[in-house]
Amino acid sequence: MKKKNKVKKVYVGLAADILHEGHINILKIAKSYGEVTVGLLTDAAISSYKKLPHLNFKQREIVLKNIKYVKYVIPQKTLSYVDNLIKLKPNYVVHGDDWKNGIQKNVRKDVILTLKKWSGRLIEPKYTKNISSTLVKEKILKIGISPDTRKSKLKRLMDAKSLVRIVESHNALTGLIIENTNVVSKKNYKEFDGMWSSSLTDSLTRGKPDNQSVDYSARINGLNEILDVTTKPIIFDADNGGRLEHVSFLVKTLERIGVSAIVIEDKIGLKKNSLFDNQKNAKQDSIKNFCKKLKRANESKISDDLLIVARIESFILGKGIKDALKRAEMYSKAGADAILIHSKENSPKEIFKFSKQFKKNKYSKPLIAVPSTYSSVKESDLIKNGFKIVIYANHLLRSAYPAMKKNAEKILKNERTYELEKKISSIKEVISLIKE
Ligand code: SPV
Ligand code: MG
Repeated sequence: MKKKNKVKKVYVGLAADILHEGHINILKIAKSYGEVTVGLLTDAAISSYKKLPHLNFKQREIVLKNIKYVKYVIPQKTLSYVDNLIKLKPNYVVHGDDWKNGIQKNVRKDVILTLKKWSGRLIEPKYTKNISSTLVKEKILKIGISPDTRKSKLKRLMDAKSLVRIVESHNALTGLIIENTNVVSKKNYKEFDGMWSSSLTDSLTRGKPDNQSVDYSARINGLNEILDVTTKPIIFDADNGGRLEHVSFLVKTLERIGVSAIVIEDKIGLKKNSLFDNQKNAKQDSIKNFCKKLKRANESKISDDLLIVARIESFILGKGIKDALKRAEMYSKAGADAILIHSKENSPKEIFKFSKQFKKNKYSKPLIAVPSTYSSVKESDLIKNGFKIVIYANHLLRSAYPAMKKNAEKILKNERTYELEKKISSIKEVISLIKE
């Protein structure tokens, strides 16, 4: 009896965020070789080498499952194909020939080596010209983002990444820097995941102290200008949230404009920046009162995508770890979605001690670190010690200020600007910085 030809297995790895004719072309070719399994890259796998996709895994899976060339969809949890290939042992892998260079070069090499083990083959159709998800995404970026989509991004990033990297933005220009800056190496891709709307830098840019002299309305006006030109999520520094009776309106306003997290600190009285050495007149709220505030904030939000973050100031006020841990548990019970444990020590020792203990608590929540004074801490150490978000809280402002001051002095000294010209942005650069 003639042996029946076994259907060949074909594997296609895809991010499939924004589908275009290039993807369909690949899938059609793949189908011509046999039964197609798509290894759909998870959010975590995608964010290891490029921006988080617009659509989440479930949404992308539904689309792919309904494409006629696709038989199965399975998750591909890493940028590397190796694990899925070993499980599936496909006869073919199909991928556009655009991955021979760049960050996916080594991924391709591993695919070829792995397929060799069972004489599988890599098929590389010619890359479809003039279309790519990145191009489509650039166009979408120009249109902007809805507040709800922006708001939901922080939670998705927290699920997808081992550490979410946030940096302070105090105006639209810094927002654009954060939106567009990335560093690509052979091994990985890095960018900022979102923005910190800081009470300190919002105050300083307005020439006022960080003591709530700049009210929420002024800060939200400024924030709106950032929102106009960016798509990344915002964590808003709400100081102590104001009076209990007003918390609800603040939460509603911030949620409406698409803020992803509101950080409320447990201090009362005239606000003083936590990094001042002298905290003599600074007072911490009672656990009972602060829990009421957290509850009120939580009841005021519409969506679970908005996180209410409790910021604990025990270490700032010299109260010690016992107080910090007790507060963390109570705040968590009262509905805090995450805990920011602040410190002004020059080492992360106390916050690491805190995280080690709090991790064991059944009310444990994701932790946020603000390494302003213990700036030598590495992101990898924060991850190891159980932190989920890092906030670089004031560094763009602190970069701009000395540069501006030094050059202002230079103009006075030289009675002209010639000495500066080579060291500052050229006129050409600044006038073309923002496209019309
Ligand atoms: C801010 O950036 O305004 C903060 C962080 O609240 S800190 O300055 O450390 O208090
Ligand atoms: Mg602040």
